[in-house]
Amino acid sequence: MNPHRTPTRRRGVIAATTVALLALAACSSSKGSTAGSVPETSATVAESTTTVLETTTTVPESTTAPETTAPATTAAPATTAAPATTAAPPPACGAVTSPTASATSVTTISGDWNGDGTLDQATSWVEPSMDWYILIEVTGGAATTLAMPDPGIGFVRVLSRVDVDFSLGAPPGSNEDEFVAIVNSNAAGYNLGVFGVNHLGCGFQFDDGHGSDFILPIHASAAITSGMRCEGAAGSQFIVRLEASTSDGVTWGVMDVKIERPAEQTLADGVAISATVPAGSPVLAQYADATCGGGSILP
Ligand SMILES: [Ca+2]
Ligand SMILES: [Ca+2]
Repeated sequence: MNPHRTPTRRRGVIAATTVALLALAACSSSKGSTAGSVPETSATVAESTTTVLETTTTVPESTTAPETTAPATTAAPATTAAPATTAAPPPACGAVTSPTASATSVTTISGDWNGDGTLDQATSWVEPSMDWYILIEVTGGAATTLAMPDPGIGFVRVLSRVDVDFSLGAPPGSNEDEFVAIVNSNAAGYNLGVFGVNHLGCGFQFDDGHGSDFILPIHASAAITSGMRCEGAAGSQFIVRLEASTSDGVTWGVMDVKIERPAEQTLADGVAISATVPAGSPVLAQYADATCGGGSILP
């Protein structure tokens, strides 16, 4: 036997173990996010799929009642049951609730959350109980309701589609829209969360990779402001976090931070570019605003 093979195999085992650990790490980190329960629900998907098939079988029988025995034979839809399986995948993304008749502050935006070329929707609202929700719906797919934490002195409101990682060269169907929403507010201004739909088809709110939600503050005080803007260049689209501050009221230091997507449900600060701007410059306005498509997306 070649003595050199053993270490090679060990390396293979170690690599496999590392992959497994990374997969575990990815799972545990996603559990820290709002939509952390998503992966667990995938098991339910398979079960519900089976149920769907059984139910489908039952339908033809009741149709048989009208003596229309002929169609019953045509009811061989056992073959049609195949497409049914294809349609079944709308995975269970947790309990789905829609706005009740008593809901208020109902706001809906659209975007292509799963990148299939058909517009989807996201809706935010509050119930009389003062519980806030965001419903993420994929047309022809699954719906996900996220119960939002107390928004503080403000409110929860979906704002606009964005794209945190659009790439012109990406395979067809892989460019999915994301969206931003006001998730809470304080005396300094709004805090925006970023949302998307994962590979299972379930909606989620991006985390920061450290167990907290990824937040874009849109704040303004006398000497410090923060904002965000959508940016697109050379076949790519992403979002930029903005900061500005001054110590003398004459010159402002500004910083543009490109937001990266290091994992499916994680956003993080990337490359930062700093500059100085004189007080009174019109450029400073965007450092206290959220702008996409050239205009503010704030209410
Ligand atoms: Ca779509
Ligand atoms: Ca995207």
